[in-house]
Amino acid sequence: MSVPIRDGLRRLPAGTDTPPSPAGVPAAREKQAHGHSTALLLLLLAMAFSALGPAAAQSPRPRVFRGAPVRYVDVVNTYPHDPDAYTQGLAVAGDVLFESTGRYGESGVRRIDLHTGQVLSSQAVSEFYFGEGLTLFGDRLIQLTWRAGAGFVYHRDTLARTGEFDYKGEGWGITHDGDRLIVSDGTSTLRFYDPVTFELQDELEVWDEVGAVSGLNELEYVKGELLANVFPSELIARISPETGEVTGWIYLRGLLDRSSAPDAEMPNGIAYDSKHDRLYVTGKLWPYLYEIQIIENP
Ligand SMILES: [Ca+2]
Repeated sequence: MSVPIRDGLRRLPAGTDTPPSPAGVPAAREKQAHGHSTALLLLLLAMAFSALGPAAAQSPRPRVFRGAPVRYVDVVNTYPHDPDAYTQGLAVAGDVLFESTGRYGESGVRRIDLHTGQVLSSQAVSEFYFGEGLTLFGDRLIQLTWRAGAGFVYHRDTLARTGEFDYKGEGWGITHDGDRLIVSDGTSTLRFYDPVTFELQDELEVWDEVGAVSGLNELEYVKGELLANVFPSELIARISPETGEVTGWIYLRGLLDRSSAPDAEMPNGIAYDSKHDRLYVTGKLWPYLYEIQIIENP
């Protein structure tokens, strides 16, 4: 079930009356886990709150992980990241990062030296668009915009814009599995598109043992599974692209020392270097980008 709202294009899952926003303005009411709460869940909820600091204390509760196994991260390397970059999309090829930034008037796409964080080149997006997800497909960078239903294509080396396409609804995160583009819109639904024609091919509901898992944001396809930042939280969902099941959670709590970065917002940016098997994460207005390793215990 879904209900139409304002523009008639965006549709929300039943049970939410306000759309979650990637702009740092969370939904007024976050769907809460129901059924029997465990002590572990409450403890983790408290931990998630404590990690957010005073700026986020007025926000609704972050989504907590439920039944699936929880994993943590170790930092392998720390690199500088532009603390003014409102990260909405992240991809990598070797030593070059590709980043999409959001906010009206500040949106764009940029190539970045992984090691120094220096912006090698950039391309602004018109002030009418709020930049969102970004993926590298062959020589093409494919960027979504939030509510405009417009996607942009750039050459990966020159950032020259080589194409545009339309899609229905909001755009949040985008990645690909080698054959299809995979797109999130902040709900629990992922959509699969043809990477050349941008025609919608399939939809997938993301769920766990409690129900739909919404707030799916920045995406990365990693060794057969989909990783998704879940907004608003410090969690990454591990999703089966075949069934939509959340098979586990990666908890990023404590990754960024927020006392040194008071303006930093949610983690939102996952990039995987398949050639070297390196996984990177950063966040909106984060001063650092981290190469991480997933570990079993904190
Ligand atoms: Ca990504």
